[in-house]
Amino acid sequence: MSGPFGLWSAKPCHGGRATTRHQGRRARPLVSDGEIVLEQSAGFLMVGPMTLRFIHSSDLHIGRRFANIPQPADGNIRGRLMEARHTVIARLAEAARAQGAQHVLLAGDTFDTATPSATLVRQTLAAMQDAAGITWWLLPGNHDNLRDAEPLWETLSRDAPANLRALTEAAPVPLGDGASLLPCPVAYRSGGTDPTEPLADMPSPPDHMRIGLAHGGITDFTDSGEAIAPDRDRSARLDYLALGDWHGRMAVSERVQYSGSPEQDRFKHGRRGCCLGVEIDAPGAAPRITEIETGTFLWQDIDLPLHAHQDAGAALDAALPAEGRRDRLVRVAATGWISLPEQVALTRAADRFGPEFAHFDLVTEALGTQVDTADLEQIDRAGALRLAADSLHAEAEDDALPQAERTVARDALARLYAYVREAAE
Ligand SMILES: [Mn+2]
Repeated sequence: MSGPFGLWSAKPCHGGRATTRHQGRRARPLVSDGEIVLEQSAGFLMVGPMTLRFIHSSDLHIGRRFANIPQPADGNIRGRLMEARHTVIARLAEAARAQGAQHVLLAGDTFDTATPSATLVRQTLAAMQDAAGITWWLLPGNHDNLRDAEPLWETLSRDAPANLRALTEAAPVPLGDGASLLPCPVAYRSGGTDPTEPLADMPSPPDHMRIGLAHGGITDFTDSGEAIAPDRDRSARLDYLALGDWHGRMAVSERVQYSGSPEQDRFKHGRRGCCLGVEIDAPGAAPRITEIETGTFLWQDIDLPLHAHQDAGAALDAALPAEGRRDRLVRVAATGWISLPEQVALTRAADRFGPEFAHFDLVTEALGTQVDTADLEQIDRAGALRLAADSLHAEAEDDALPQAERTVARDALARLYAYVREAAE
């Protein structure tokens, strides 16, 4: 058999299993799982002729507006975050080409709302149409479920380009020659039921690989309402279950996987979004999964533990990533205790470095201020300012006051100190 990478043969070995060997070129074994021997040569991954390859992604949330991210008057961070959700379509197509995959499976929440604007839908379809040679399989998820987003799915069924398939029915469809795609569209927004239940009885030809596609949470045995049975791959004889809903990357088991969102949208998961390149050699064979980074933005939580007698500005600088700041959203949580002068230094460092980031938030709720008399002397030795400073200091230290009031007093004292120091400089 002749393939794009050379000459191939596939013959049954003693156990009746297929062994695929590359002939005629020096090659080294890459993976041997007892069933299929793969070899690598000249940088190409050699796989058998039956191998199914696809990209698994979910939760693109195209159209998300990010109203919770403050936008400076001279900035455009919300627009950039929105745009990145569109850009990821081309990244997924790129990943598919790199993997030699013809299919991109999207496991729900492609759109952020049930009623995306006509422009948004047209531009999404056009971008998917641009990906020549790739078929997009779209599953209704939670945000774009069949009931709430009925007009959207009608539009997709009617106007979609030839390389896009809207999976609006829980019925098997052929995925290439040797596999069946078994979709579980979300009918309406609800919790408590397992959307993958129909998979157990969904038929497929006996020699086909069975690929499930669903959207929802895996049962965690609490009353969270998450309901997908974690062993659904076994009860429904699946070769792979491609899941959406969870926005971080998570492997539930060898065959049950969340790809996570290809472009992250919150501080939670601590890494850039990725998609999964999935290869399965034959029915029953273990899937080989490659994580392919697709995200532009990194949402990053950073801890900044501080102590007195420390250069707080330098500590902040050292805690921040040195490179790629424009594509990072960072939330710095300062903890510990620092003096009034260091509080000023910290604020100044934040003002200096913050604008270099896509978004910058310095959280000081858990940071205490150590006030000593010498600092208060610098505000004023006597008079109105000193009286104000003493009274703020007393409030900040007063155990009888609610914490919120003490924090306000502490911040006001730090600000008063900063104003006075600035005026003196
Ligand atoms: Mn989602």
